[in-house]
Amino acid sequence: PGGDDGDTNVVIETKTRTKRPPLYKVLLLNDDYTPMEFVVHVLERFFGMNHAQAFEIMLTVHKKGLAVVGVFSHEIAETKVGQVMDFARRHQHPLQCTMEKE
Ligand code: NFA
Repeated sequence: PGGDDGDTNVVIETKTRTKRPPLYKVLLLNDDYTPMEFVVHVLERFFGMNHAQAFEIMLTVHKKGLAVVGVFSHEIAETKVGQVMDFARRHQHPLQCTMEKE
């Protein structure tokens, strides 16, 4: 009487691993021709820096060859790089801006 009805209750739990999206460093590279004031303007305009911060980062790029000017999601980093490259090209300056995974 009342034998096994074959109904076995099994709960399978799967762990939810929430992964943060990767971040990308946006780098500005030194060159011999782009005017310092132009670089300062780029940093103010596209990276929201005040004049003193922008001047300081520009000097770091000038002296060290490159500097990280911001860390963003892939989409925002791509947009920034595009904006800087486009702005530099339109002003006929060889300024280079790239991104790399953090
Ligand atoms: N090296 C450039 C010059 O002496 C200035 C510069 C700074 C260019 C940072 C690019 C990036 N005019």
